[in-house]
Amino acid sequence: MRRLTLQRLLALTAAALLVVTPVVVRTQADAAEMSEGLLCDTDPNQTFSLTASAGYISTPDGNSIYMWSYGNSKRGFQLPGPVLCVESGRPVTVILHNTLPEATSIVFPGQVAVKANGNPAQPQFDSGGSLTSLVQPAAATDGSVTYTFTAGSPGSYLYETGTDVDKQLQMGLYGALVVRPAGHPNQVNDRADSAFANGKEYVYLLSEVDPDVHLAVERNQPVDVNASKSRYFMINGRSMPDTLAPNNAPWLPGQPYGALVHIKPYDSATNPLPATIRYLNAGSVNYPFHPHGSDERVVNRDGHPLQGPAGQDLSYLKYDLDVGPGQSLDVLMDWRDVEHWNATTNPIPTQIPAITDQLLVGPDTWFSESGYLGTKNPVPSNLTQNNECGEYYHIAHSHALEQATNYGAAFGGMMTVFRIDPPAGCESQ
Ligand SMILES: [Cu+2]
Repeated sequence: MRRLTLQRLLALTAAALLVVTPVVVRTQADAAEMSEGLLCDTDPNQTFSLTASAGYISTPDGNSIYMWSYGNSKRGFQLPGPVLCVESGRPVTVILHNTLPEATSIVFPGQVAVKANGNPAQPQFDSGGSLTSLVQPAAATDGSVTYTFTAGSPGSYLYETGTDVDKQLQMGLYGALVVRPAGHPNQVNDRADSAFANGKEYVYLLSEVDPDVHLAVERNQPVDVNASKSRYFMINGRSMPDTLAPNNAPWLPGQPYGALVHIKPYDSATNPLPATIRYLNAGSVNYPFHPHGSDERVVNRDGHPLQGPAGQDLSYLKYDLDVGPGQSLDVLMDWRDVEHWNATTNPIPTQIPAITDQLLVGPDTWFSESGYLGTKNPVPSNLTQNNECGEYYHIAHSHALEQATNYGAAFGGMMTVFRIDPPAGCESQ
């Protein structure tokens, strides 16, 4: 068993249960329509049916990659698996159907007393005593298994394969589980100071792909995961610039989740609450995620609030968020107009950068040609300006720069932008 698998086994067994009381279920009737932010799969009985199946994803450089993934049984293949949103302290049921050519399973790291078909979930061994799965699997081709547990401490968790983990994780068998505090769906955890703005909630499920492994599996050839070298790095199953496309973009049918953060500046009267971003690492290496322009406040780690024994606030501001394999970090972030630059009352005492410094690809720019939030100036006629109303864009990306590429081509990969609109918003929004 490789280190990765051991690490995940430890994460699975070391989790602790928090005592919680059931209250109400958050309704998210509009979720399916949202083009930005977190799309939850919810159910009044917290019962979900997932099907492990094969499909294809596309990458920004035109590649098409064979993947395995969990999909909602009614909707079919998607990468990553559906974001399952549940309430802390209430029972959860996940029925796994398997259409893959080999056995697979789901482990729920951080949840305790998980049962598989009514029996305690536990590692499986072959007759020779070798580990075959971290939990009871669904048999190849048409097997199924039902997992049940009580949703634990509020926060973000992975759910992922517990069978042939090195290969099946690489193939895409992972998703996010969001456990909400009972009665407080707009808080990260049970603390009032973890509240976030309604609708300003984002999941960043980080992962990596070695296309050679996927080609070998597609061709039914042997796989050497020890020789694996990842070439694509993803947020929610997409690489930059696809990360900026809306949720359910029709040209990315198997990759429904976008990763654009879209907020307005902090204002104590009109916009007092931060956004939340839930970082999860389904890969095998650290992803040092690094948003430009603003620190983020880490309030939860691995589904537990950062607080002392007497409830002291131990959250902290961080610029670079190191998310280790199997880990999760829940952060709060806002954007503050600290300098209050204004063309009339508080002009910027520096030069606006040349527009060529602000080009992303070819003749396109998002730069407003102004340093003032909410001001948009003309650009040279040979350029297409995508800025709508003088909004700002901050790049956010993995600072392991190899992970900010698409098969070595910079920039791309594990990268997105945070968009900050002026306080009054944009007319088109
Ligand atoms: Cu950077």
